[in-house]
Amino acid sequence: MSNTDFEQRLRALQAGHEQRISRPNQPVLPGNGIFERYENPVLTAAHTPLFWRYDLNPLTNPYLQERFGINAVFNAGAIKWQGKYLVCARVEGVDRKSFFAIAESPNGVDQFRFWDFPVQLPETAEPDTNVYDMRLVAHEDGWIYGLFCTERKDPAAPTTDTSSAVAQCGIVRTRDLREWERLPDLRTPSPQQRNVVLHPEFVQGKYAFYTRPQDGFISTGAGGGIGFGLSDSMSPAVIDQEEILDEKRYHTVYEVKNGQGPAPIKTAEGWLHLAHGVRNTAAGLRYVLYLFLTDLQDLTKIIYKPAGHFIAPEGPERVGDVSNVTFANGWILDDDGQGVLIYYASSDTRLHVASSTLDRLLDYCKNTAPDGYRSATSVQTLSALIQRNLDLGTV
Ligand code: M1P
Repeated sequence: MSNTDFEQRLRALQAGHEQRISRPNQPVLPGNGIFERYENPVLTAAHTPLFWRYDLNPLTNPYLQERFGINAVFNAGAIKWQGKYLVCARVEGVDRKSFFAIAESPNGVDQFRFWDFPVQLPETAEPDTNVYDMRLVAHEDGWIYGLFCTERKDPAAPTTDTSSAVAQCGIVRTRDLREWERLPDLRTPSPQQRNVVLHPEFVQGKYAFYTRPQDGFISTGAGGGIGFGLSDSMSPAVIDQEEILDEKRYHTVYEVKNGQGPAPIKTAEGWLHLAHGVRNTAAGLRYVLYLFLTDLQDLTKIIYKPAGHFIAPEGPERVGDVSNVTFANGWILDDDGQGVLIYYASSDTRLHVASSTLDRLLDYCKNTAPDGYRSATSVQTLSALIQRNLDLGTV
């Protein structure tokens, strides 16, 4: 390729990238009254900087080939930091390895730009094979913690089994989101852990965690449900007892497994939780998001839990590397104490935003009927709504 071809191709790539990153994002109206989706994903593999993917030197890369392929950008922790909306995304290379990278936006819905370097995540004495799904939590102790899944090959697996893995909760902390200190992995009574989240406040003077005990890497087995446990310290963080606060249950959207999303948001009426639920179908697992509210005093007591999903994969969101998945590990309550931006990923491929307000989410939690667990109870709920509307005389 001549120097002119190289330059022309580079300019075309740069123009396409800039156009993608600066594209305004509009809410899709009228929505369902609970939240608004947005027209475009906020981050995809194509949003990653060109200087991550290409060697830009014509002498060492005369064909201007991609030298480091990015496969997907999805499940992101989120935080408002120094006036900017930051997400800590799971970036997955074509080599299947995930890592974390921070992207910032002036408004939380578009113009997300990655910082120059991915997160330089320190390792423990037992190196991580793969890391993903960081939950960022500004804790009242003054640190920002990042809790994530660290995956390593199962040392007990027979040599013929090259897939079995062990998932545990890795922990880092930072003051500026640039320098990270690695702490020992969380220890719990469960053989594996994923979707562990730190509660932002001390509880009985201790650090409080939402956990997801599981027997296997994919299957939760006898474990499962969203657990809750306390630790005296973060270094090391050790939970001796896990109490299940939100169980998996037959014929619900969280029948097979579930997991806490980001850290809950404190409201006057309770702690607002976003979680994912998984059920099986003939086409494989289906991941949807749901909301619930826990008591301000008793954090293990659910006081409101609408039936079914809050967000489920829709349209193009349904297809990707792992199809039929919505997953969220980040949301931001804005400085006005009302606006809520929910960062959800679709099908392990891309990251989206949905917007709502605290008032609307609380209204949804309090006024949507809980699951009655039978078709007949759903018909009762629907019939009562129909009757109330007919009685209005305006239908
Ligand atoms: O592939 C869907 C999701 O699967 C896992 O979630 P869970 O532990 O609940 O099954 C995670 O690996 C998550 O990253 C992924 O999006």
